[in-house]
Amino acid sequence: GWSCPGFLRKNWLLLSTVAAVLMGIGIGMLVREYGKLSNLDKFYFSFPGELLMRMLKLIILPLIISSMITGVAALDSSVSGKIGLRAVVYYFCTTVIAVMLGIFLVVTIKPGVPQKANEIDRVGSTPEVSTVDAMLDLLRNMFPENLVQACFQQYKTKREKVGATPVIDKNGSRCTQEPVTTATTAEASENKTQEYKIVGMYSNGINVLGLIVFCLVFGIVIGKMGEKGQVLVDFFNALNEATMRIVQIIMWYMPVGIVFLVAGKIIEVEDWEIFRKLGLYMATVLSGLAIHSTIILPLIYLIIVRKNPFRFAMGMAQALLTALMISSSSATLPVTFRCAEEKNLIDKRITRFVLPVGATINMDGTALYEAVAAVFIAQLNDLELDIGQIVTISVTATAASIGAAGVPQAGLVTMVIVLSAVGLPAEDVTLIIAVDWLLDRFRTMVNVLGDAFGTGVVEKLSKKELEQMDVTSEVNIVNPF
Ligand code: DAS
Repeated sequence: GWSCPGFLRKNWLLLSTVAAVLMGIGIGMLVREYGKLSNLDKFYFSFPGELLMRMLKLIILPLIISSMITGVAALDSSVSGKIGLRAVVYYFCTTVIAVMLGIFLVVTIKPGVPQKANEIDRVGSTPEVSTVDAMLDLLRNMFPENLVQACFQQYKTKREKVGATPVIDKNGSRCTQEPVTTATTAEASENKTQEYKIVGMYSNGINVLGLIVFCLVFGIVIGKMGEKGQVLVDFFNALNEATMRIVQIIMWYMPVGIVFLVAGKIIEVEDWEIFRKLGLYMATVLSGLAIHSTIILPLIYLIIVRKNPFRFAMGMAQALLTALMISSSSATLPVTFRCAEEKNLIDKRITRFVLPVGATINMDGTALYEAVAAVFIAQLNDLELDIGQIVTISVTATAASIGAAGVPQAGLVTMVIVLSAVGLPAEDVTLIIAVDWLLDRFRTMVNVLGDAFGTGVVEKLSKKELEQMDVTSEVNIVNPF
């Protein structure tokens, strides 16, 4: 039966996170009113939050590597192929549905029609990349040329106007980028156009996609090696358990970090006025996200799994809240694992394998947002979109969401793909930057929810294979909690 202390004990983490959010909002508003903090003070103020982010990011690398390898190695390769295919098909279909929903809403609500692009202030600067560059980068990142480098750097193409001095973007100081000029590409592009040169470069951030591809292959290979591969399988199992225990420790610190993350953000925001100007646009994105996460995804889950989708979503509450607070699906991954395995009791052979992939390529929220934002910008520019352009936006928004990394505001950067595909000025993303931090939180939450429902659906569809597998591979995966 239901007992109060039992409920508290089971949900202490969730409850303390909720309390931390509320406390953060309260402290933030108080300090904002009476604090008179200088910019430097504000920076120091959110320091405990910065520490939380650092811890979560720190654990991503061992988490992804060990969970992917053990997950894949525990399945035999014919089974892992089937499960992988199911995951990818599910993720792809839900992304496409999200895009179509977004397009439908933005075309009906028309948030950009009463306004003109020049009525909204532009903030920040735009990265110069083209659709082709972005697509090629996606493939390049799948095959990193150096595995060690992939653990801390991601490939990113940058175009620079010839003769112009390079600009440091707003995150410049935090992600010091080392430009590596690839002479051949630069020369080739200079022949075509005199205006730009392509600067191949690596930006800070884990190349998760590259690592996943490698771990997938590595896991399959050691799983097939039998006796000889066993030592490696054991090694990664042990690493996985150790990582999960560290995750457990980070969880204790999480409420503290969240108080300061939330308070710091509330103190920091300067321009609330912009929220009024972009209100209808934000309402369009948010209602799309709401419909997708409370109607569409639950319905799909209900039809396939035939269990209560809202109970499942409640089980993910801790992860969803974390995503909302830190706007990064990758950094939320440790919590997503915990909720899926502990609360929703999804088979670990599924989560270990499907969740890292989901956090990297499945972004329903981002896809929906990219579609809405692109059409919104078209409306601001007085551009009547024909059906061909709508299709182009749908296709590129899907691709852009797959290409976006699970880090804060990645979707804003890959927006360039969508805009340039329909001939809209790439610098127009600066029109929506000011409110992006808020939308980012909500779309990340939907991204994480989509990944989670995916594990439930794939588990259900794979019941037969999982039951047929020998039990020895199952006991290999230890329960860390
Ligand atoms: N914040 C993202 C995520 O981690 C992606 C985005 O910017 O849309 O899911």
